[in-house]
Amino acid sequence: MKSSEVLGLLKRRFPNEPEYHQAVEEVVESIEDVYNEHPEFEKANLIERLVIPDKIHTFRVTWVDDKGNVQTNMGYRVQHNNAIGPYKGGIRFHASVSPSILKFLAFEQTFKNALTTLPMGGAKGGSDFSPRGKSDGEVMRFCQAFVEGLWKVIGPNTDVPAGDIGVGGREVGYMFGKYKKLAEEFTGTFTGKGREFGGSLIRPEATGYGNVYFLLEMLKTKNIDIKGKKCLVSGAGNVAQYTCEKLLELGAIPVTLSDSDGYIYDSDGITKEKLEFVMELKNLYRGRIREYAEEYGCKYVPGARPWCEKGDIALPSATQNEIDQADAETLVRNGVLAVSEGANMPSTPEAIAVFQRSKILYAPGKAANAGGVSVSGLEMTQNSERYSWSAEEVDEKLKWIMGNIHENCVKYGTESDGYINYVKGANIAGFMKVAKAMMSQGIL
Ligand code: NDP
Ligand code: 2IT
Repeated sequence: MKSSEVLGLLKRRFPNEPEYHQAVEEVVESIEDVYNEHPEFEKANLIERLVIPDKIHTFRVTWVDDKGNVQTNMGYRVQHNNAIGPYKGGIRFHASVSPSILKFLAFEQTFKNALTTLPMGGAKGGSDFSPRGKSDGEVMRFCQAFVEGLWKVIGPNTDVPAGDIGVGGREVGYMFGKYKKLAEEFTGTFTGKGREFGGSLIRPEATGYGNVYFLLEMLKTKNIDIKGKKCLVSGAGNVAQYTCEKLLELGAIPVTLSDSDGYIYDSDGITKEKLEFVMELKNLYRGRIREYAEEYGCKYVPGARPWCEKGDIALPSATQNEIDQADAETLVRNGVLAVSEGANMPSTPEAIAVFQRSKILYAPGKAANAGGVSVSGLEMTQNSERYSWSAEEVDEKLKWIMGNIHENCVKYGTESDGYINYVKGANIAGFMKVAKAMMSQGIL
């Protein structure tokens, strides 16, 4: 296998899908040597079967807005790979959602899920519906219409969706309710559900907490104490909020947050009380991060990202390609010690090259943000058992899983000079597990 040939073929087959190509290129480049040590993989054309999704479901979603206008959106579910377990992955509602975005996310999810140690395949779905400015009734009607298009291809043993950008507890609740009615069953077909109907404790916190647990493991390899470290966090949603919560608990100082309109810089640090304000602002009133600066009198920069600010640690937690080469160079110049990705693919390939050349600690999303889907996997287990574990039990398991992912990155990613290449480590560890499962199951 030659990575350039695999990419060439993919680009011819799926033109104009840059995010999908970007995600595949990173993985294929880092597994090339290991793949070529196994001639049986090449004989089974494993690589093409691994980079192309198993199935892509596409449907129109029709709903009625508050003014009585009939609206349409596109709905998708990309079922990428189910070699090690049922398809599993989030649903994204955002104006930018396209087949390319969902293919990249489903591809990444396959390797991420393999790293979690739990039996889950990879998938992603969503719609170009934007929840921004929509009423609660509009969101509910949209979610119900979306599930009408989706419900036949999901199920507790086939494909289990969850949240992602624009999809949190409220949306999962509406989707689960509609699914339950159409399928005439009460099963754990969605994760991230409300506590009262089968949701796991710690699922809302899991991605942010898990990312900080992974960061702690990375810092340990260099004997760096997280206490007192200034942290640049982007986003202001689920992942960003619980990243801040855990950072604060450990004595670190988050100083930035952002949304698609701009970022805030709070030189005094975002305290527990200020974080509570953000949670209410974003989860209840669905306001803008600008309002934080208005409330606390700190700096707000419209139309920009927080990477030009000085910080010891960066935790990008908003969206893909939010750190470009220039941002990465600025971060390194300002002395950043570690970058741990809460978002999926937030750094461009050029930015990753800058981090790795500088030999700073750099963890890709598929390792560092795997805590969210891990606790989703634990929610599936609890639903199957019709039982629920305490927050402490789930949190312990989450810590163990993040530690295990870190160990695997070290095992497969340590280079001859001792530098841990977490990208290589995560990609090889995830790939080997999925590859072995596919080989055992024959040509499909
Ligand atoms: P939320 O919808 O809760 O929050 C997303 C945040 O990012 C918002 O502040 C949003 O701002 C901002 N954002 C979204 N799109 C853009 C954009 N194009 N440009 C700038 N800012 C943007 O989503 P999550 O916190 O759940 O997800 C954040 C990231 O983490 C995503 O990459 C997601 O894939 C990843 N992730 C999420 C997991 C989960 O369990 N939820 C698990 C693993 C990864 P605005 O309000 O203005 O849109
Ligand atoms: O990107 C991700 O891992 C998620 N959005 C969570 C997926 C899940 O099934 O919990």
